[in-house]
Amino acid sequence: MTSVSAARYTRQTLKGSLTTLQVQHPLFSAALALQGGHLFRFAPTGSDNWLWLSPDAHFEPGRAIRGGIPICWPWFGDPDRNPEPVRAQFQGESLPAHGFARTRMWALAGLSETEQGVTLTLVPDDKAGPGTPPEAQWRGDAAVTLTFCFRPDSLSLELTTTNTGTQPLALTQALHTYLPTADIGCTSLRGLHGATYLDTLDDWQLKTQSGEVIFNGETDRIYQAAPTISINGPDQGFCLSARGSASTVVWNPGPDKARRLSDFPDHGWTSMLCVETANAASDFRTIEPEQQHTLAMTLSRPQAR
Ligand code: TA6
Repeated sequence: MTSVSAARYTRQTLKGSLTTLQVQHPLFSAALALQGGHLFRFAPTGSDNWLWLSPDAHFEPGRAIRGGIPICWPWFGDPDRNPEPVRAQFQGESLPAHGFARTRMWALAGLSETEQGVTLTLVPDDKAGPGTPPEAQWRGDAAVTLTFCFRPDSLSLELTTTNTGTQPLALTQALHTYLPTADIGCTSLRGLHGATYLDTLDDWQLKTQSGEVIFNGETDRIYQAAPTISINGPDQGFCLSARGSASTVVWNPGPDKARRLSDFPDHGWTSMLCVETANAASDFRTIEPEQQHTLAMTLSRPQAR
């Protein structure tokens, strides 16, 4: 494991009951919890947090942080809604949504700091004791690393899975990015025109996107494409690009689900959206023994025209 004791910009602190790494670089700041390898802040100097973090988020052991970029691995969403090869990787009932990576402990395995940026690599912390119960119900043998690359004008995240077993490993996964907006009703996504998507709110029917994605209430779609997407809010814009992905999840809970969600204020749905770089549904990945797959995203500001 790597220590931050000699680091210039990176410190280890407590937030709530969780150990976090706080990066204070002259050109940006960032923060992540070692539980879940969960990034919850990235802000170029002079900017607000590029990530939405619920004001009701809790930083407690075993409780996923609401906001930032939850790591959904080694399955995405409802376990029972996954393709059969992915379901065959786990046994038992009452498994949580989005796998167990986001509630297990990770440890710092690499740190690089320069005047241009900071790169951190995390791996599961085996010294943190046995994984969470769902982990015991998963049959996969895998090594997994999370690499964060912070630059003054961008944030990149790579999730790399290596199959260390002797059998093919099937998984779904997502980098579940929460973004802020001043008004979801005046926010649109450009780049998905013509893409097919599963509408999980309409019996998972396959539909085709026409024009920009806009939000009229609860939205929960798995697009079968991963183009570079521009997110256009009334107050700010982002550009999200993907690597190792052919699916993108777009989600806003709307008013009714917002009231049912944990750690989520009733009106929080008006000021956030999720655009998630994924390998979800038919985009599940099968990794052969000794092979690896990387799912990656980069968040930046739109290029000036
Ligand atoms: O990514 C969209 C989604 O699967 C939604 O259906 C909703 O459940 C969201 O994830 C949040 O899930 P969570 O388990 O973090 O509350």
